[in-house]
Amino acid sequence: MLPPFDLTQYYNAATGELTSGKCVERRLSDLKGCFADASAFEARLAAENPLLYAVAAVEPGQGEGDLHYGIGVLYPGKIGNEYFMTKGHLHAWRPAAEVYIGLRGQGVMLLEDESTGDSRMEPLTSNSIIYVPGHTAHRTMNTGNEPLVYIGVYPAKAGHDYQAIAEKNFRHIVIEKSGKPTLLPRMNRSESL
Ligand code: PAN
Ligand code: ZN
Repeated sequence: MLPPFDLTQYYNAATGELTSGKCVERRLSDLKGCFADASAFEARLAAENPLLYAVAAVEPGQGEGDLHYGIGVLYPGKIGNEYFMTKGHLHAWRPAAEVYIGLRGQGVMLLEDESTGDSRMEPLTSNSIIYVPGHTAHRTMNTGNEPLVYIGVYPAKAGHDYQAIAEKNFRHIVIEKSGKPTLLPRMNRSESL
């Protein structure tokens, strides 16, 4: 059987919705500790627990040469001045790189080299392509007003390591400043509040 590379099985391009029942859904409560403005996080969570994103993972095979990919839909919104974001992770198999392809919406990716701590912010929009090298923590943010839809393609054996991010978070934050996504060291986060 051919692997399921027919995107329409998973993604409705007309609505931007994932059609698969096999989605992982992350709500605000799942991102405790990710946002810099803890009081804005708690206030929002006391009022509601919105869906931040959903990912359908497509895993055609587990062989050494196989690729997996995830189709992500990240919804628009902010906590304080910080955009709705994914949890972010390193790959469990650290050398695993990943290619992100933007399908729809406006966003950015935050990339952080695990050993040097060097960080950069890359735009993720429809038709943009971002290469995430191995050993690089990555997190996606929706900086627009509509769902951000993208595909990430990675080696089948990459795996996801969320622990390092849960313990230390990223060294930088991305906030809206003068209407634009702005990368700041986390220490300077008072500017964002
Ligand atoms: C993506 C991510 C997806 C959700 O498919 O898994 O954007 O982000 P988190 O996994 O950080 O919650 C990917 O990078 N896979 O490797
Ligand atoms: Zn990844």
